Amino acid sequence: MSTPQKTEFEKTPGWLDWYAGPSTPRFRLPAGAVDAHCHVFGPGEEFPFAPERKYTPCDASKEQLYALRDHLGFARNVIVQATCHGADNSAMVDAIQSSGGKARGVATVRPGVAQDELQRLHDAGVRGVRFNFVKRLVDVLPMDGLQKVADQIGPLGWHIVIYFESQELPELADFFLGLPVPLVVDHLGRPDVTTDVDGPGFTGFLDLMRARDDIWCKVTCPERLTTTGPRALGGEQAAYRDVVPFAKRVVEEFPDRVLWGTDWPHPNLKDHMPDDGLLVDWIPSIATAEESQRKLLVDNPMRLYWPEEG
Ligand code: 0GY
Repeated sequence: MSTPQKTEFEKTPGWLDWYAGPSTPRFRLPAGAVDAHCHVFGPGEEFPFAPERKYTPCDASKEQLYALRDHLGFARNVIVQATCHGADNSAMVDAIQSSGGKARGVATVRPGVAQDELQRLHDAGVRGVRFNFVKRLVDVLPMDGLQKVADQIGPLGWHIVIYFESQELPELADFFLGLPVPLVVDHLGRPDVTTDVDGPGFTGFLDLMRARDDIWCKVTCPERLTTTGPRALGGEQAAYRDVVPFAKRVVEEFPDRVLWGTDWPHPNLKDHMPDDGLLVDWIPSIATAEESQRKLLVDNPMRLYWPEEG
């Protein structure tokens, strides 16, 4: 009898693994808080990474994600399909299906996807698709194909998560504004935080948010956007100060359309791996009042991902 074949993957050189000993946050999350942006990776032996992937990560399983959820004090997760799994949503779907209703998902699908497949994903707990325009992560797909996917998901009540670099926004904005379902922007639209928050770059992004009242924004990933730090490590309580004015501006202008997430297990960080407990401690610096914290962490993600409980 032949032994089952095991798939072993070698991590991308320089890969930083997620931080295994997160601190307990000082900031107490409100009851029912949702980590609205996180991923699972593999495990590669069970859920092989996609042949077309641009990076090979360490494993980051559903059990490890749910242990982090409980440790930090979140009640629920929104698991976003990671590009290292391409359009094979099995690992993400397996994770949300074993969450006991505490997780929902955002999938990656290819143009031409069957409506039955979308319905299958919906029944499993998927509530959106992600369109990724970050060239280091994906081979960007033709717009007419994406438009077709957008038309197909409308009847399911899904939204589109859009991920792009801020310098690409002027070229993409008209396409985004023509999409027929709600949009959720990843990671603040990736602003250059060395520029003025009132400068043309970030104003261009705020104008996108102002153009429709169904465009949402994740005020996430200060560890990715910062250039000055200090890093969320070693108990640092004033981490990522340079990102605060950008995130705070969005929370203040659009309190009912912002979401927050850890981005665990933090793919492709090059400089350092943050302590997720200290990332939670960053939240009150961008949402200073209890009411805005509750909207950011509970009311908004519940409205988008669990509307039937509203
Ligand atoms: C993120 C950011 C990144 C990666 C991915 O799906 C992904 O591979 O999202 C990134 O490298 O900027 O959202 O976690």
